[in-house]
Amino acid sequence: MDEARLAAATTRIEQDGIVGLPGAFERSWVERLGEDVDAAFTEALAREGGAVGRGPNRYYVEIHPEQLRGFTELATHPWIDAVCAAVLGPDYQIVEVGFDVPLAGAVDQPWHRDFPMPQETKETGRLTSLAINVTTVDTEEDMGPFEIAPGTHREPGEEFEHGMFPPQENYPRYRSLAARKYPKMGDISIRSALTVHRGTANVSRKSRPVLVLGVDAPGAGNDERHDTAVTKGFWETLPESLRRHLHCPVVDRLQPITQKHTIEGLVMGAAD
Ligand SMILES: O=C(O)CCC(=O)C(=O)O
Repeated sequence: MDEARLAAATTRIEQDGIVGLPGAFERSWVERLGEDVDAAFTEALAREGGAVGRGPNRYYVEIHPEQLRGFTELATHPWIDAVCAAVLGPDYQIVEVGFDVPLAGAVDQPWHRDFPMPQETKETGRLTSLAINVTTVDTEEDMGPFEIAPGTHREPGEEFEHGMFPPQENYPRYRSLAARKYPKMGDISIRSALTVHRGTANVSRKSRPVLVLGVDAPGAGNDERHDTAVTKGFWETLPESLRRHLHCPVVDRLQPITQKHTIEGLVMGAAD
């Protein structure tokens, strides 16, 4: 990848905590992704612990990579690979595949980050994980766009509840910084999940599913929150360039994932 383009992307992550790439995939590829996400969502809703609530009418589901027919294209996308390697180091690890589904009627989430700031980031400023987002639909104003407060990945968050939920007195500042995102099918973004963000109220009749790929620097520890696994047959189809970033168990048969990473503070929606 062109060095100047890569430097521009990593600078955006260092400064804002998020960078986007419009038109990374064809719409037809995203349509297939949407079908796979819908199928996984239906399956997860039908079993205990398959989908975790992230607020009223809002769910998160973790899945196995091979539940997505386009997993290999996604995980080997040159822009994603180059940005992850530049920020997290060449041995970055893909530790999470999942998706958020804000349904019609989802309410504003409280401003939050997805986990407390790691000690290493506090001490050195180094980011040790990234989240890649891929919308499966064109985002419209009434669908409760994702909102993010650029630069807030640098806040230590000592006063945040559970290290994740800033006090309400910070909200006016986040609102003044806030950027609402309107990605279309094919657009992708990479962000630090420490950047304070929230899903907003979905007042439309449509859902707004968004895929999440979680990537760690070696030793960052987010793999402990996730249960990603692959079958031997799927593993054999993966290029070596991707296998080196997947340290998950290779199994005979996949077990449906029971969600571990419940974010208690999101369950009620915002008290704002
Ligand atoms: O609405 C979104 O796109 C993301 C929601 C979110 O941040 C979360 O559930 O943690």
